[in-house]
Amino acid sequence: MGKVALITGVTGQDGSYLTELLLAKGYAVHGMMRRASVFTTERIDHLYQDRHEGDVRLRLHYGDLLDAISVRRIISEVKPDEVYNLAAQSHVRTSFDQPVYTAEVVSIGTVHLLEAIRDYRDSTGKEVRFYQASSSEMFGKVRETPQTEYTPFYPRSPYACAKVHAHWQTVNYREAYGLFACNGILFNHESPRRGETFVTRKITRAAARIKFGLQDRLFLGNLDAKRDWGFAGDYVDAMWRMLQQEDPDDYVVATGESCSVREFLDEAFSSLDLDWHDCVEIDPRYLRPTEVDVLLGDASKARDILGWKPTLTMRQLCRMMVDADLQLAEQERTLADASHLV
Ligand code: NAP
Ligand code: F7E
Repeated sequence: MGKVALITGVTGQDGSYLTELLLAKGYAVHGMMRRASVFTTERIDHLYQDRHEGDVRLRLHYGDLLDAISVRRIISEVKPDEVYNLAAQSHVRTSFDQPVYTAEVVSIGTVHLLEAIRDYRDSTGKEVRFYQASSSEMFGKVRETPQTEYTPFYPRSPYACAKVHAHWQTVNYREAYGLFACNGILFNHESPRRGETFVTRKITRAAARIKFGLQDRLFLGNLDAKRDWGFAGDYVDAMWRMLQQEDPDDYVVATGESCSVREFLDEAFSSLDLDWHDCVEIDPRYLRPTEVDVLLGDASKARDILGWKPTLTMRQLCRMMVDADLQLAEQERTLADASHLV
């Protein structure tokens, strides 16, 4: 029988790629999702559509990391071999507006899950492997470059502070209770499924819509920040590899190349023969009280032990996102034109 995985944050960018990967590997996949007043399964709907009759290997469960009882219930119903904790209030700028909520979901929510797994393991004797979505944001005001698993953390946002707490809780459950628990310290990873308020997607979507005459302005914040941007599809593979090792450990996952927001803008707009200087305006609302200026990861450990490496450069990733957003903008244009005809 194939393995059983539980993914929190299944409706998010990474949740959708990880679900695809695990289904392709023969897993039964269970996802925890929040109830909302609108559909939130857009990123995983195609995985339902692909299923065959009698072969339902993706199931969704209503729950919330803030609701410890729902978390426990899902763990005992699903009986997972592996749990991937991807759920989070993951937007750094928003975490300054909602610091308490962010801390509750990201740090306390992770402890709810770790406790549920520990109790389940202790009462059934079944080993459950745990993946925690740690973040390069924990390096913040960086103490050294490039950043490795040994670089000290210096978080610069409520989000990053909460991730540091969840990170050390994960280490502590490993050391105190012998849980098979790993932290993936993932640098920024993007895709056509990236949320539209993160800077890369905001740029590729705007460039495509400007090309089709659907908007004429793009409001951004700090263009000088530099990030190590990779492809989300590659990064979920690293998550899975961590849980297949003999021993649990923590790994940096990154491309080893860093580019500024300005360089990403150049790439996206020039690929459509547009000049971003004609459309971009700086809006102070998008600046952060404390910024992370430059991130650059060294993923040697993941390469050597997990056999992992990235497949796309920032430029290839940017083109992939622009192409996908062009298709969406074209559909939007067609709909707008059709509505003028009626
Ligand atoms: P994302 O697209 O924002 O997805 C976050 C997911 O968490 C969504 O499914 C969201 O559900 C769910 N969620 C939020 N609050 C929840 C709660 N209280 N209970 C249950 N589910 C909740 O994020 P992502 O980019 O896929 O990132 C996945 C994880 O990796 C996150 O933990 C993020 O912090 C971390 N991370 C991301 C990156 C990156 O560059 N992408 C890098 C390092 C670490 P809704 O659909 O209902 O909102
Ligand atoms: O910002 C600058 C902004 O919001 C990147 C999350 O997935 O990765 C992500 O966090 C940079 C920052 O990502 C705008 O100031 C300029 O310097 O796309 P972002 P992030 O903050 O790096 C890490 C690894 C995570 O763990 C997080 O969950 O771009 N920037 N202008 C802007 N950023 C946004 N969002 N919007 C702008 O208009």
